[in-house]
Amino acid sequence: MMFRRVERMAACVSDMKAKKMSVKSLITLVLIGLMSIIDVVVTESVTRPRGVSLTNEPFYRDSQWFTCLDGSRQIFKSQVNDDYCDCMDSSDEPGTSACPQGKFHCNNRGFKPKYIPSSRVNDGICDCCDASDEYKGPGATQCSNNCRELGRADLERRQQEIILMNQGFDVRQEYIKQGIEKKAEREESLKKLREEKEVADQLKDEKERLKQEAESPEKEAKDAHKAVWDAQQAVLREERDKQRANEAFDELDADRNGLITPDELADHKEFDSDGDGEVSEEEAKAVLIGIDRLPKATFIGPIWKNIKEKFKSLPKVTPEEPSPVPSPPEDVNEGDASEEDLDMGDHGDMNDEDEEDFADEDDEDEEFDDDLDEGELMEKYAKHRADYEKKKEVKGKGEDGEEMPEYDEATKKLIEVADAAREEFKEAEKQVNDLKKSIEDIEKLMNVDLGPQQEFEPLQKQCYEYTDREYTYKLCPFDKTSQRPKAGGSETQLGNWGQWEGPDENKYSKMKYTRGRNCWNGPDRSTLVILRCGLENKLVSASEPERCTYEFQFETPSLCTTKTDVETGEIDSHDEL
Ligand code: MAN
Repeated sequence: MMFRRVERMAACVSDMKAKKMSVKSLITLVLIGLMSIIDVVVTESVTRPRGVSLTNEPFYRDSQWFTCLDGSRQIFKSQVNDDYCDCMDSSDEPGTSACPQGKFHCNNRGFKPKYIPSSRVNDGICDCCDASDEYKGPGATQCSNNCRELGRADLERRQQEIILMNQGFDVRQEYIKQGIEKKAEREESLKKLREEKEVADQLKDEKERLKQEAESPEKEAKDAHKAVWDAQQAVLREERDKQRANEAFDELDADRNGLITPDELADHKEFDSDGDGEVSEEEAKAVLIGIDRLPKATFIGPIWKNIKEKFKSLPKVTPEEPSPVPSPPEDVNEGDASEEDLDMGDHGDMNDEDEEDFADEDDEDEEFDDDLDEGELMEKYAKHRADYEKKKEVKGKGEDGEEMPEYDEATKKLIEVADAAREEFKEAEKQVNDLKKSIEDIEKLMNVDLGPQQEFEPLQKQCYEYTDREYTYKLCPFDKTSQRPKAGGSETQLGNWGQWEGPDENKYSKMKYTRGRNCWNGPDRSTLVILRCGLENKLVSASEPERCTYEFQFETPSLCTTKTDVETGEIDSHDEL
C-alpha cells in the first residue's frame, strides 16, 4: 500500500511535468516525494518481475499467464523475462535485452525511478543508480547502489535552490515596496505638475493678451511709417517710368523728328506679334494705335503703358567695339519674399549681400542640432524666422536702392515695448511646454504595466547585457532590445517594448519586443523575453531561433512568487501574479 503511495507521487510528478507547472511547485512536490520514498523503502518491499514498475506490476501478477500489454497475445508466465521476445510490444521482456523496443524500469530507491531502453540491460554500463540493470556479466560486480548518496545530493541541491528562491522572494517583496512607493511618488508629481501647468497656462494667456495689446499700436505705427515710405517709392517709381518712356521714345524716334512712324518700329522685333520675323506695317500701326505720326505726349501716356513690358532697348553696335552685355532689367529684384521663399535654408528674395550677412550671423548662431526635440526645433525655427523678418524689414530697399529710413522715436519705443511683451510671452510659453513635456514623460512611464504589485518597477530604466561568441545583446526592460557585434560596429535594434506575452495564468512570464530594425528581405526584428525567478536581475542567454526573431532568457527576483519551508517543503507564502 505504501508503495502505491510512492507510485502515485511519481505519477503526480510526471503529470506535473506534463502540465509544465512551475519549477518551484515541482521541486516542492519532489522533495516531499523523496522524503516519503526514503521512508517507504526501508519498511516495505514487493516482488515483481525484474524491470517492471510498480504501476505495471498488476499486469504481471497472474502466476500462470501473461497477456502482452497491447493485448495481442497470451503467453505462459514462465516466458516473461526468459530472454526471448514473444510480445510485439516487447512487454514480456522488461528485465532482459531480448526485445528491441523493451523498457527496463530502474526502481532507484532513495533517488528517482526511471526507465531505460532494455537494450542497456547487462551491457556492462551502470545506468540505474541501484545497479539493477547490471545483474549479470561484468557490470554485476562493477555497479553498486549509490541512489541514497544521489538522493541526498539532489535534496541538498534542491534545498539550495529553494533557499535562493526564498531570498528572491524577499527581494521581490522589497521591489513591491519600491514599486508602490514610486507609483505614489509619480502620482504626486503628476498632480503637482498638472497644478503648475494650470497656473502656467493662465500666465501664458495673460502674456499673450499683453503681447497682442503691445503689438497692435506697434503695428499701426510701423504700417504708418511704411505707408509714407511706400508713397515716396510710388512717386519715385512714376518718375522713373516717365524717364524710361522718354528714353524709349527717343530710341524709337530714329530720325529724331519728335514723331514715331510705323517704319521706325521695324527694327524692334518685340513688336512682331505673329512671329514671322518681320514687324509689318499692320503690327507697327497696332502698336501706335493707328496713329501714323505719334507725338511724344501721346506715346508717354497710353502707348507706353501698353508696350513697356515688351519694349527692349536695342544694343548699341559700333563697328570697332564689341557689343556690351545688356544690363538686367532694373526691377528684377523687386517684390516681396513669398511665404515659400522664407525657407530656413533659403533666404527668399535676399540678394548676395544679404545672404552673406545671414551666413555670418549663422556662424555665430548655434547650429540646428539633430538631437533637438520637436518643440526645441520649432522654437529655434521661430527665432530664426523672427530674426530674418527683422533683418528683411531693415534691409528692405527702395526704388533707388535706398534703405527704408529708421523708425521715429515713438515707433521705436512701441517696438521696444512689444519686443519685451513678446519675450515675456515666449518665456511663459516655454514654461508651459516644459511642464507639458514633464507631464507626458511621467504619464508615459506610468502607462507601462509594471506588474499587479508594481514588482517590475526596479527594472524600468535599467539595461542588462549578455555576450555570446558574436554579439553583445542588451535588454532594457520596457524600452528596447538590441544587439552589437563584438568585433565592433553599430547597434541593431531588435525590438521596442510591446507587451506582456505570457499565457493567461502566467502573463508576466514573457515579454514581447516588436518593430525592431527591418531584416533585409524579411520581417522587422522582434524579441521574446522569457522570464524566470532568480536572485538577481540577469540576462542569462540570447539566441536567434529564426532569422531576425530573437529569444532572451532573463532571471529576476520580480518573478520569485513563492516562499517554501526548506525543511518541510511546504509553501509558506505565495503571491499570485
Ligand atoms: C545581422 C544580425 C543577425 C541577423 C542578420 C540578418 O547580421 O542582426 O542576427 O540574422 O543580420 O540578415
